[in-house]
Amino acid sequence: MAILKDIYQTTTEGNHAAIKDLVKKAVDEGIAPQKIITEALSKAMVDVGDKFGTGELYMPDMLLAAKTMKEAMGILKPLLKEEGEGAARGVLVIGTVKGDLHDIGKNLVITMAEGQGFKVIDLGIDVDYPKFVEAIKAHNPDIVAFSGLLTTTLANVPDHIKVIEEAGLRNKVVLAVGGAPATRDFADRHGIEIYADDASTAAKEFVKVVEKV
Ligand code: B1M
Repeated sequence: MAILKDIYQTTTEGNHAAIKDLVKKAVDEGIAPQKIITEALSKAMVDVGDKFGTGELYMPDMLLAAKTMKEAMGILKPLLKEEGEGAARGVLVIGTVKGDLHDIGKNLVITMAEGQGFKVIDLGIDVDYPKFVEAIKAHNPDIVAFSGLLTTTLANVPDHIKVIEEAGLRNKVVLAVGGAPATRDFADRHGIEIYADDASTAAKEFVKVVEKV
């Protein structure tokens, strides 16, 4: 479909000023919001993420693409809500760890996860320990993700996990971690199932959890 191709192209180019009209046009043509997300927007974000990984694109390109996708999601999100919560592919709780105020990377992960059809509960920045427990109880997520940008505060992740364990909720969720100082080794040492070093990889890993592949 030509319009989906245009949306894909516009998103990879990060042309956030043009995206709303295209998405509205696609909706008017009767294309399902989920189809617009999976076949145009997230495909574009995954490709932009991959090109960022190979050095063909840079961080500003990724941020512009994310901004473009966010604009598009502003139109599509209310329509997805009309389809009901059952339309969600899975539920993700995410927050920046206690003591850490960085949120740009976390927000990119959210955009990518939403692009893959996840309902996302964003706990924000500097998330205090009990907040994750409260969110697990309230939203019954498939995945709980920690974003950490500072070496010092990434060290709070084990305490976040301890509090989740003490509440008897550890076995109910798959844990994920990411952010500049996080590594696969860090995740392994703390029994965290998913480690992702970028937003598109994170979203791909989240999909694997709910599709059980
Ligand atoms: Co800060 N900061 N900062 N900072 N800051 C860093 C992280 C730093 C590396 C800069 C440096 O010194 N070279 C350094 C940390 C050093 C360290 O600990 N190793 C640092 C420092 C020291 C600080 C302060 C302590 C500075 C000070 O006050 N003296 C202070 C700390 C405040 C606090 O948090 N308590 C501070 C403050 C700030 C600002 C508020 C000014 C601002 C944040 C604004 C905001 O987020 N709203 C800021 C910024 C912008 C940065 C840098 C320059 C850029 C971070 C960023 O947004 N990158 C950063 C330098 C750097 O990272 N090289 C730096 C773009 C973003 C898209 O990438 O966040 O890495 P990133 O996210 C990626 C992946 O990491 C991954 O996917 C994302 C997209 O691909 N990912 C996940 C992230 N979360 C994930 C979760 C997942 C999976 C993947 O879950 C599964």
